[in-house]
Amino acid sequence: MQAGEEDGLADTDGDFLPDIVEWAVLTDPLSPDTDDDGIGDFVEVVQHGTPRHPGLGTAHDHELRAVMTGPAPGQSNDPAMLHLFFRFFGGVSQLQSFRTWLELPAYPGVQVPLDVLSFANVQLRQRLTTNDGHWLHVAVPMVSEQVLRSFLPCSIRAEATIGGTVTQAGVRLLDAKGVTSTLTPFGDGRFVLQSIGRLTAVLPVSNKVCVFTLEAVGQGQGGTLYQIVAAKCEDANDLECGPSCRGSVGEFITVPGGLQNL
Ligand SMILES: [Ca+2]
Ligand SMILES: [Ca+2]
Repeated sequence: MQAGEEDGLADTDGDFLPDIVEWAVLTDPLSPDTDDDGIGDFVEVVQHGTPRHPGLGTAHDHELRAVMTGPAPGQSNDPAMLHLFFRFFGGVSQLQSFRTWLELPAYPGVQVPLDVLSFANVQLRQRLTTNDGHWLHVAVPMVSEQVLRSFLPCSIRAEATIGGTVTQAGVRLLDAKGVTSTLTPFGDGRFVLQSIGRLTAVLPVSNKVCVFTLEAVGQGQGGTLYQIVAAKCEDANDLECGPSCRGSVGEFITVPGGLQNL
């Protein structure tokens, strides 16, 4: 058994992103550099880059990314996990503070604090790299996916002060036709509604995923209302992209907190 397997954080390709996180953010859990452009998946994910599409080098920047995952394969009782990933330069003292909170569309403007360090079994992993800065992963087991479902739609936000600069990140959680899903940036301003908690080998696979182009059309009670103006099946991991993908053009989705800081 490899390190991390027993706690649901197995990292098969050793790129510092656990397999369950790679599923959620659509990177390849068997390749430390999914798009083979010389920039590792961890750096591209934390920098809000395009890990599936070759891009330019990233600045030596202080960054934060929040990701939500569901249970690992065959572990349906595992809790949903909030992952906070940090990348910074200049030593640990650069990370001056961070806080997380939950926003529910029914209570606009109210920030429900998530004091993550008070959760049981919070795990901290870190890696000091030669050229890519200090990497930190805070994994916070939250509630079961079933309990999480009762909060949907919701938005989990994180804010950190790193090197004197305030940076924000967030996760949007939605109920997409009965499946707890997170809105994952795909690159080029497009998004994928990625299921969490459905990591199972029995799903039919086509190595494609349904990628949406979204256009804001107004504000609703639950957040910003977007219309799906284009939908296209594209290659991504062992995922299924069915005929319903194209059929979703014209549908509307409400995104709590909008698409900012994803
Ligand atoms: Ca990995
Ligand atoms: Ca890359």
